Amino acid sequence: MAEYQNIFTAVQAVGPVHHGIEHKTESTRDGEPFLVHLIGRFGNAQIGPIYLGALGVASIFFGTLAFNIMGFNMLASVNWDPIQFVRQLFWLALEPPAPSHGLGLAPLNQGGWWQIAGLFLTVSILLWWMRTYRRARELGMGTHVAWAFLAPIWLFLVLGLFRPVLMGNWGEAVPFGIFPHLDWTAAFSIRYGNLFYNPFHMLSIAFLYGSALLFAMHGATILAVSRFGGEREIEQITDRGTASERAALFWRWTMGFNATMESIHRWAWWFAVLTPITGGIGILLTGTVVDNWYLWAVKHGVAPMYPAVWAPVIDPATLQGVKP
Ligand code: 07D
Repeated sequence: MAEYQNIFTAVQAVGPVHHGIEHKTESTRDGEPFLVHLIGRFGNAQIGPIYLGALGVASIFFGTLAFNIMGFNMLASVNWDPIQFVRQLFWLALEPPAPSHGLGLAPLNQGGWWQIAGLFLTVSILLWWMRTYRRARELGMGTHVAWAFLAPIWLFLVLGLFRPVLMGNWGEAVPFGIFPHLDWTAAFSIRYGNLFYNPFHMLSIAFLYGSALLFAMHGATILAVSRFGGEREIEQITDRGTASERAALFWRWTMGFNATMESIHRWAWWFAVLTPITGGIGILLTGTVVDNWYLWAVKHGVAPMYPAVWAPVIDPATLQGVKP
């Protein structure tokens, strides 16, 4: 007989579909719920109902506008040729205005569309944030998700708003586009002397990898004790002799310390949140306070100065043509 393997075998809860509990003050959920077996292999088999509400509709409206402005500008950049649009999609971009436009409004085809798309995308994201806050409150939940979501929004605003404003021009911001935004990160890193030497980039990576580690440890632990009902972790927090206690014992025996069923979620929340928070601090300091992270690292004893036999490192800011 095949052994029960819960990595591959998902439990399908099939029963009468339900609308969920009533909202505290309003209930405008849309759609008749239905079951999809395949979806049930990845998550809950029931689809819907969904709550849209005014904030949701407004957020999707502005998000769609931003998305279409980006798309049509890219289409225009290949002469409205749909074949080339698909073929070159990953390379196409909607670029921010040139630095010469400063912080003013640029003509539409010289970065103006980027400014409008950026504004609409920001409005859309902030409305979605309000929605996560309001829905949680309506369900009588804590607002942990909303505050966690604010962390990546902080990094998003640093990259596209706060730092460009501090630097004095929109040209500092990130372009919209798949490969163009990747090229931007590489150019940004090199321009400021290799981002690996930025201690906040280091911290952000540590929290990113730490988040992955914690998520893996937690997911694996719960699966490993699901034969004892481990997925009912919250009910088991305080009880003795539960799946939860066995899971905790595993870690205490293997590494001498264990998180609790409650504290592991706090660890995970903080690591995830600190990834973009420290990242945003690192980007905000780049070009505003520190102009070359490698030279900064040498000065503070983080990195060694390379021997003079190789070409000396020249701070790009000191080169001809760069404003002092
Ligand atoms: C990006 C912000 C949230 C975004 C939001 C927007 C929608 C809607 C669509 C409608 C994720 C959501 C919007 C859903 C969209 C439409 C159209 C959060 C974001 C709210 N790095 N690096 C980081 C590593 C290098 C560089 C962080 C690793 C090179 C720059 C992270 C490596 C260079 C920046 C990280 C590596 C370089 C970063 C991001 C290895 C050149 C940043 C954390 C192993 C390639 C960012 C301080 C995050 C940052 C950042 C990891 C290498 C450049 C930890 C593992 C040396 C310029 N890098 N990096 O949560 O914070 O992002 O830096 O090589 O700005 Mg890096």
